[in-house]
Amino acid sequence: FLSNKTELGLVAVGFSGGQCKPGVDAAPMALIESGLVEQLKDDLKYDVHYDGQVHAYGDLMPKTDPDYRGMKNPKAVCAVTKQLSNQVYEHAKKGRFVLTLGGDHSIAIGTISGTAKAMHERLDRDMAVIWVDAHADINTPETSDSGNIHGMPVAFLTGLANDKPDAPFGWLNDDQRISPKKLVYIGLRDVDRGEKKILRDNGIKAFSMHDIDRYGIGKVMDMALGWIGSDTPIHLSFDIDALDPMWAPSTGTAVRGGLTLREGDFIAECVHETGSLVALDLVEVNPSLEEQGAAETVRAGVSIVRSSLGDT
Ligand code: 6HN
Ligand code: MN
Ligand code: MN
Ligand code: MN
Repeated sequence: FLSNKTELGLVAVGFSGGQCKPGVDAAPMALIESGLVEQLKDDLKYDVHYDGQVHAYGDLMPKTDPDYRGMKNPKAVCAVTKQLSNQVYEHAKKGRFVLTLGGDHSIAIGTISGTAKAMHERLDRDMAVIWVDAHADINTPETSDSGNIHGMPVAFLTGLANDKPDAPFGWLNDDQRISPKKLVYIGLRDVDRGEKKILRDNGIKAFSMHDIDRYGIGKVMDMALGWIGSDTPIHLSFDIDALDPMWAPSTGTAVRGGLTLREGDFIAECVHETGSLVALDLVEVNPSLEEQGAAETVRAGVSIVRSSLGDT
């Protein structure tokens, strides 16, 4: 009921301005070169709509981009996510599943706002988001220690970091936002003090690695999907650093004690099985870090995408 299951829009985003380490912009090409598009077409039988480009948004880059409220590269991230939001929206409003290959996690401001708007229009429903990550990415500019916007996208998407209309991300409208009640985290293990307070104060559902150890991934997925409920479109935003560095070493903010690749794939399979998955982001693969592990990390990323799209 949510999307025409064989139609897929692919957006490749070579953007790294939400954090400070170069190389994460090379991930879409690495994933595509490993054969991902052919696999989607030939093995999984998707009709792939792809413009053949890795978007770097060079024409949108400002000449100067001073810090604003402590945020680094605010104008660049703002301009890129606004443009990306429209790209994703255009696919989603046609009923296509939208697969976005990042890029750092700041791009989720664009992807989720795009699908949220399309779901509001097409179904008159609030969309749910499952955020699989070692981190909560819900800092406000004021709680962030790093100033890196990839640690803030959820705060902007939920409206918890309210912004003035003329400020970065002032372009986000209500129909492009998500409710903190429809947000579920899985895999958390490195959450900042200010973020913990935000999660608590807003009653946000979160399954940490501790919960996964205690209940097992099967029970955690039952609880996560139960919280969202049926008949709700779901956007899955998958940060590769949710996986343990053993499986995905090439990423900018690796944290030990993470998910096995099998647990990551299981999460993706369970979300696929709901029939409600409308979009997937795969972000934070950085092939230039831990170069011996780059191929392994790309393979893990491909596996997560395939599992989300019905491969078993
Ligand atoms: N990511 N909480 C840290 C920060 O800088 O705000 C880390 C954020 C990591 C973001 O992995 O997408
Ligand atoms: Mn088609
Ligand atoms: Mn992360
Ligand atoms: Mn993240």
